[in-house]
Amino acid sequence: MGKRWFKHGKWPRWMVWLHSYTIISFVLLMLTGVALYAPGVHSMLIPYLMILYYVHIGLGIIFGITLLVPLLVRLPIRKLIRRLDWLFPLVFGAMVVATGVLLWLVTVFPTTWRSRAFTWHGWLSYVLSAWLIIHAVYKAFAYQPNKEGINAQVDPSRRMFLRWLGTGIAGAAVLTVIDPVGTLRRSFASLSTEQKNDGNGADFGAYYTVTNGYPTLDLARYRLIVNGLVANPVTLKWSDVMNLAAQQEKTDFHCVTGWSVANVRWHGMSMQTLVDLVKPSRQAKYVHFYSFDGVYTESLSLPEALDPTVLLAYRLNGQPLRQEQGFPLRLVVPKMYGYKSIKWVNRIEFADKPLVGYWEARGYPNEAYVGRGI
Ligand SMILES: Nc1nc2c(c(=O)[nH]1)N[C@H]1C(S)=C(S)[C@@H](COP(=O)(O)O)O[C@H]1N2
Ligand SMILES: [Mo]
Repeated sequence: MGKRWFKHGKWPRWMVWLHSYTIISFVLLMLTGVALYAPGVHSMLIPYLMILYYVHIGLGIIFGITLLVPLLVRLPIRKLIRRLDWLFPLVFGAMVVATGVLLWLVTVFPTTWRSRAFTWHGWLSYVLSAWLIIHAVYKAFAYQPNKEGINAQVDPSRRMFLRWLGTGIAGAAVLTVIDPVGTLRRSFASLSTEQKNDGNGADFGAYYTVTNGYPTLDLARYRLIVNGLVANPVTLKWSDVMNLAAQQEKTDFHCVTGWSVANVRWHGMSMQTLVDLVKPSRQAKYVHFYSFDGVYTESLSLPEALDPTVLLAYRLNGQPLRQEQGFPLRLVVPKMYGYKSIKWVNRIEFADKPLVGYWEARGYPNEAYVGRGI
């Protein structure tokens, strides 16, 4: 095929439009991306998060398709372009899209890859936006770079595009699967003595709170109230909680905003233990959970709550929960997104109707199984 695949002549008008479209969509991707994960912006945009999430994914898919355009259409030959002007967006664009796909398809890839993809997706996007700004500036000033090496002017060729796209995808795979940068960082950290892990081990993406700060509570004053449609309502002191049968659960943790943590070891009591204690009546179909932050609530159907992986946890990776992690007691629903895992739990109520939880009232679905989309 070779060169015959390309046409002689001018850039077609639609290529110019595509260029403008790509710039606008990239800016929108950056804005929605920052809104989705940056906690400050995130919390201001709560009612729109779902829309932003879908807009971001939709624009990202289209952005990925536009990267393939040079492979799929006839580009004009003798219309020389600077090599860097194609190489940079194609290689970095492919890396951003590839890491984005890892984040989008929550259940398809291992969580360790996904948590690295989360970091790289951000950093690579910053690099690409920095380049776009530089690119725009030198275009605006018609700056002519020297025409050698990476700055050389080239005729578009399909094989060249393929190589650059492949480089980007391979680069993303190396960063997320082999993790050379993380390995390097860890080996440096183990060299310096100050860099001590705080013992908890789980590198969570963020510690969320919807109130101003993390609520504190003295264990001596802690009470867990379990009531509602039950034969035997109880108020448990902390020592009572500790005396109930406990179990371990090792699971991956996924937040809908994209970050994940692999292999978190939770320790606590199952809901079955609590059910045996309070004996819900026949009318009880739902379990409501309340946080002593005074704002956050959650609700599960009774069968969901009785899934053996659901825990009321008080230890994480062998350590007591830290204050920000929900000390002293939090719910863990491994099969569902993180927002179901309410922290600082101090009241559990059995009821005949569901309760619209904190995030559900703001648009998140009540049933939040990981991988079924939000
Ligand atoms: N009380 C309370 N529980 C909460 C939240 C919160 O803001 N307040 N955030 C939820 C969300 S969205 C997630 S992803 C997880 C995060 O757990 P972490 O803060 O321990 O990382 O906690 C969940 N439980
Ligand atoms: Mo979350």
